[in-house]
Amino acid sequence: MEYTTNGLVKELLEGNRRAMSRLITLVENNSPSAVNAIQELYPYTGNAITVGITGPPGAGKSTLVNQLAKEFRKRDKTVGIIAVDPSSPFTQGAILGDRVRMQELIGDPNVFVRSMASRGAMGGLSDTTIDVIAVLDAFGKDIILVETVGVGQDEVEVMRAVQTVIVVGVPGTGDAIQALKAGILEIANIYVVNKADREGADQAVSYLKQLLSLEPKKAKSEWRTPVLKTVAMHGDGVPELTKAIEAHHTYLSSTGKGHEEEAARIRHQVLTLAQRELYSRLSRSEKVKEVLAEKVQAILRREANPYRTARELADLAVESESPGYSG
Ligand SMILES: Nc1nc2c(ncn2[C@@H]2O[C@H](COP(=O)(O)OP(=O)(O)O)[C@@H](O)[C@H]2O)c(=O)[nH]1
Ligand SMILES: [Mg+2]
Repeated sequence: MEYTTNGLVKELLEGNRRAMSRLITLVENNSPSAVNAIQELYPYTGNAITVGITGPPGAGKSTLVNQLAKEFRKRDKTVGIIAVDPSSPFTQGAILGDRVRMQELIGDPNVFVRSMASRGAMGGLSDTTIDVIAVLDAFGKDIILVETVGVGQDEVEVMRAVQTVIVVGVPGTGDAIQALKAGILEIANIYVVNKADREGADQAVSYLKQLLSLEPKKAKSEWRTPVLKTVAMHGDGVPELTKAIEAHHTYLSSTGKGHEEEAARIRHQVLTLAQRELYSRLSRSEKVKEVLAEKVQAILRREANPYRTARELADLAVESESPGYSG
């Protein structure tokens, strides 16, 4: 079947915001036409600077995103904001609150804000995020800010889709330890202690610096995660944070590290898509249905096992040599 996007991609490339918005909705709904659209606009992607902001609820991420957007607008950059909520629908309220706070920026046609909740759809949230980033990127957004609500595994996955990861914590709540445990500290390119108007901000900063210095020794040329203080509410420290984002971008492009990391992201994306494609082909194949019907009975009788059977099915799909397989 052919799925057409009725010229949406063309309109988007001409700068039509409504077309962009509708394309994002198609992506969110896992519409088959979205896949076509992404392929059509893919040649126009790869220009945006993508920044992720993660950290516990209430740390001030949305406030910070809002301020960052303003700061980038001062520099004449256009901005796209994606607020990702993996734990929805329980936190719909939080997203609504964000929307109200970000409303301030919505009057500016060069800032586009979109909240995105998980729908338990096949692709998963990080895949949807990748596609929404592609849409904003092709539209021509200079900076794309991706905010997640929490610090779980889903958030870490979403953060893998961006170039620069900012982890936000607040003084005196053990955020740093939580981030360390969740494996999120190691993906931070910039760490922010927000609510620096509160007591204990300096201690939090030096504690974090200590934690970060425990990382394996880095070569001089490698990026060292800076720890910055902000009062997002008042915009304090936001110009410095913006500079740190720009410095990380410069580091990525001047060292070739950016290309290397993008290649790794693409590799992972292609393998994920291929895995899904294989699953879909296998489950549709008449031959597989036949073989599987018999095999399942054999497995029930414990005359076969799921592992060996899965490998045999994979061989049916891919008739190439399987190096490293011992049989
Ligand atoms: N005292 C203080 N409060 C802040 C600061 N930044 C944000 N807040 C407040 O913290 C609350 C949570 O902020 P929000 O941006 O929604 O946090 P998020 O859940 O991480 O997105 C809001 O009431 C903000 O006004 C700050 O620097 N200092
Ligand atoms: Mg928020």
